[in-house]
Amino acid sequence: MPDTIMSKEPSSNLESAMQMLIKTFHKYSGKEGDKFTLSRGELKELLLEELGTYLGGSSKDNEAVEKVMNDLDSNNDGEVDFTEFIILMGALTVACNDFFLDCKTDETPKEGESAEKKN
Ligand SMILES: [Ca+2]
Ligand SMILES: [Ca+2]
Repeated sequence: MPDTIMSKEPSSNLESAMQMLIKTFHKYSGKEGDKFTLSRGELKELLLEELGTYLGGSSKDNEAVEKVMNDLDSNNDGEVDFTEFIILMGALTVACNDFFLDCKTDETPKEGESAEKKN
């Protein structure tokens, strides 16, 4: 069933974004050990290669990778499965959305409303 979904051409940006998440996860998860989970090494590689911009220089730090790994590995099996990975992506997307909203309110104050309310 998932094979037929994945073999269809995505018809929207959101569908292709979902396929990209799945493909990206499996690109790294299949490198060593269990093909369907990310080991510490695979997670580090994924973070550096795919999320370097969002995570900044901190992802180069082994301690930061360890911290992300420990935060994500909710069932403590030493591997990050797809469910655990998608939680990271959700949290990062929320952080990006907050940043986007902050920028929007800073740069485009609504007309007729003063930026600061003085009482
Ligand atoms: Ca693996
Ligand atoms: Ca796990």
